Amino acid sequence: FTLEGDLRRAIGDDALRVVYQPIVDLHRRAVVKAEALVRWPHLARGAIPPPEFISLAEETGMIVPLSRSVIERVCADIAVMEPYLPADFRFCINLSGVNFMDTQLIPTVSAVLAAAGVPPGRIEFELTETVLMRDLDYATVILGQLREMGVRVAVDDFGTGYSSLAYLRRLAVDTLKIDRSFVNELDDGQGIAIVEAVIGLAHSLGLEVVAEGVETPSQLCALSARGCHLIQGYLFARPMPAESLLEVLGREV
Ligand code: G
Ligand code: G
Ligand code: MN
Ligand code: NA
Repeated sequence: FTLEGDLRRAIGDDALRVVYQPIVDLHRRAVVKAEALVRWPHLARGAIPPPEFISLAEETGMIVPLSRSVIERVCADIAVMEPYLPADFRFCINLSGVNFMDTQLIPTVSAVLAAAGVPPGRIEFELTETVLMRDLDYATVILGQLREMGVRVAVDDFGTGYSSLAYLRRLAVDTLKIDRSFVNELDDGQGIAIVEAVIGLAHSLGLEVVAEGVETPSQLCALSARGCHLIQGYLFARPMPAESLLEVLGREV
């Protein structure tokens, strides 16, 4: 048995799981979004780290059915949670560069959402800065089509690539996610300049800004003092199953 074969079967058997990490709005003192993160409980090897099987899936092309399966799972979970969701609550789903280049991405997303009866406004796709900046003309077209459908787009791992203000302005994105490496460096003062720059950029373009990987109260204070009030990280919550997400939704944070 190869890992590749096992993954192919896991996708086919719908054996991948999705957990959700809450994103908290400090102003509203509530969970306002959740990031969907795929998990693979492997029978013989235990849990395989996502970066490991995601890279394998990207190299083999299996990322296309894998992402479809994740989107379907998230849509099924949303359909169950819908009666309890605040009107503007969103689910964030990671997409790879391979997904972004897939000519079937738009029709697939459209069909999966429609089949599950999920309003496109519930979904925000996360694409890394590097993937979006690789071919600006192409990105402009695809982001336009996603926006037309009504789904949102976040730039993941922001700050690790080389976007300029001019590039970002051309792209129809809604959210910047500050990479957790910069949040990590806030404690020793190193990350401050970059974090301030990203927050300033987001505000000047009218975009939401989310800080990832927030683990300590001092990181939280540094972010909130600089105008970043959307927080994701172990300080508030780890990724959790859908049933647990439902429990934290109504809770004040
Ligand atoms: O918690 P975490 O270990 O889940 O995630 C590790 C990496 O795997 C992150 O870079 C994350 O973006 C990526 N990842 C998690 N879930 C998915 C998914 O459904 N699709 C893709 N393409 N990447 C994912
Ligand atoms: O690349 P992406 O931003 O999608 O990755 C999200 C990853 O970050 C997931 O692996 C998730 O489990 C992880 N993560 C979320 N919050 C924290 C945190 O507070 N600390 C650390 N170390 N990782 C986190
Ligand atoms: Mn992400
Ligand atoms: Na990230």
